[in-house]
Amino acid sequence: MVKRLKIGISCYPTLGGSGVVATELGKMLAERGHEVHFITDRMPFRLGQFHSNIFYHEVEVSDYYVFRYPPYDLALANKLAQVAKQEKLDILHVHYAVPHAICAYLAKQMVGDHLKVVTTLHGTDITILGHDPSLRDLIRLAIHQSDAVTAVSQDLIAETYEVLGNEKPIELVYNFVDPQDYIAPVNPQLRAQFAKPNEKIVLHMSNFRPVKRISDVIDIFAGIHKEVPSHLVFVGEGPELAKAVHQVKELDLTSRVHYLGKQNNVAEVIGLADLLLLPSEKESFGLVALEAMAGGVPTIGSNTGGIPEVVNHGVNGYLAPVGHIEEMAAYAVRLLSDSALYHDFSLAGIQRARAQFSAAAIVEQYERIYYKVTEAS
Ligand code: GMT
Repeated sequence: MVKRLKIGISCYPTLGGSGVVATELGKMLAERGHEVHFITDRMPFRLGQFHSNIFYHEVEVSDYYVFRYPPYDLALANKLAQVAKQEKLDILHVHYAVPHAICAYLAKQMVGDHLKVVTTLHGTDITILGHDPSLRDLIRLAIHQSDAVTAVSQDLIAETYEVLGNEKPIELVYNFVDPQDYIAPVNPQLRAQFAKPNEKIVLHMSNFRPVKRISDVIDIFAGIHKEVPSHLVFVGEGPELAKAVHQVKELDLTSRVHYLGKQNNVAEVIGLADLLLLPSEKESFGLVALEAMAGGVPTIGSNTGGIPEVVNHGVNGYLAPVGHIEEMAAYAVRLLSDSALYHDFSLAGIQRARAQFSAAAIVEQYERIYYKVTEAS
């Protein structure tokens, strides 16, 4: 029987992988008997139905007339402290250094040293914000003052040391998937809505930020479609979407590209696809590649950041340097044209997702960190 902990979780509730990881982790911890309190500005989008061990506390920001900007960070710090005191939390597990780890540090000052702070770094908090002189020292402080710090890839750990010169030990805890979510058979009717039986479906799923190189996704798809009749399914929304629609029109591919917007059931969408394209400029982990792998869908992507720690080149996907569109398209064509090779890659991905990134094992890793920091007091 594990010792039941009271854990507060703060994250970006709607923004991509870090919110997904934080929410799924909270749900798993609650299933394991811990009491979990989400403290965010909106209900995390994957939180789903009622669970007796999960509580949600909304951060409300004052819009007092002298404030030029609503002070979200201060309101969050205060709410973290309030909930920690009221619910007698053992731990605050915060995802992203900015502002969550900084706010947790402030909350700890208000509550006392018995409240332990675990910070998980997800990527852009270091790879972009860590370079920003207006934030760097604050991020360094937040990391240094955390009782434990984790990062989602070896690559991100190395970059954090390089950018911040931190001496704080950072533990590697990979992102995870629950293999159970991916065992449902592919829905043939759904697939038929997008492609004929002899056509392939290529998927890109992201928040359409410039770092995702959406223009490369379209060019790679154009290269694939020249050789193998295919459709491109886009899932998600973001700043680059309007440009993408324009580029698709210019290339006369409109009838071949489908925009599904934001989707909750990621496993079902992945079930539609034959390949995932992830040609990002940078990616600390690439959760979507892991989700695709779990669903037996190989990734064609860039060999940058933490992606090679998830996708094994030539085993369960193919990786090429950032911007090498033709090489990526050629890899995709190779896989889509050779059903035996495709089958091997698909199976290797499913096996790797289960063996290396299964939710149960990763949640235990976080639990061990929680016990270590609480017992250290
Ligand atoms: O990729 C994004 O733009 C979203 C971002 C986020 O904050 O959720 O993703 C980051 O965290 C994910 C979960 O750990 C990682 O899988 C993504 O690779 C990482 N994104 C970047 O490093 C650009």
